[in-house]
Amino acid sequence: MYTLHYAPGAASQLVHVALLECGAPYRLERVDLEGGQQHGTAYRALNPHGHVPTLIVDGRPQHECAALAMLLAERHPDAALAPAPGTAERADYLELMLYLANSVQPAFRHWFYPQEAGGDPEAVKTAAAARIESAWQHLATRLASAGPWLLGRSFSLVDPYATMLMRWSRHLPRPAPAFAPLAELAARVTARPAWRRAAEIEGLPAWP
Ligand SMILES: N[C@@H](CCC(=O)N[C@@H](CS)C(=O)NCC(=O)O)C(=O)O
Repeated sequence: MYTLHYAPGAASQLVHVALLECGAPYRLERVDLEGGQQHGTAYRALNPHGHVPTLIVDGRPQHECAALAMLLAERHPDAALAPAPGTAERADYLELMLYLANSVQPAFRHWFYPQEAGGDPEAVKTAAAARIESAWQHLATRLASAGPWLLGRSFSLVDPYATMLMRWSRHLPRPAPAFAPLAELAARVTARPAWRRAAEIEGLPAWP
């Protein structure tokens, strides 16, 4: 039994969706981000960064949404959320998971928490939005040449990860669904039972 410390629609959503895709047993603990619960002593003992998600795996708190989703894929191979090691698809999977984790998600962190970057918050947000938009262009080009999923013919974790981030762009100057291939991907991912169930449990409004 896993325990996911989450907040609705936050980076924990990817882990929530991955748990449901795997059919793994889990329980949820909601973290009140608006109330600052993530900075309290009890939660910091689980996650010293003061972020969601935290996933309790075999009694140990583990962090980082991309790593947690990849860990679940590894522990539940029957769910086929990641291509087999040694394949060309595996190379693309690793590239895209790390691209989303290292390049796209940190730009969102700057968009949502511009004060962390230092300097003028509006300038930080403008630069973050430009980086995010160029990521959408990159992913849309990939999808247009080899869809329907980001790895081509097979669904993988990359798809809900990109979709979670795309959802975060809904208040940006140019949201991801403005790019037709991304709108199609979002429609495909959000139609999956795991996404729908996670969104329902977390109480998220319909999107896109
Ligand atoms: N690198 C972390 C970042 C997680 C993160 O930024 N979580 C946000 C919510 S999306 C959070 O906990 N924000 C609360 C805060 O920073 O106070 C991960 O990927 O898990």
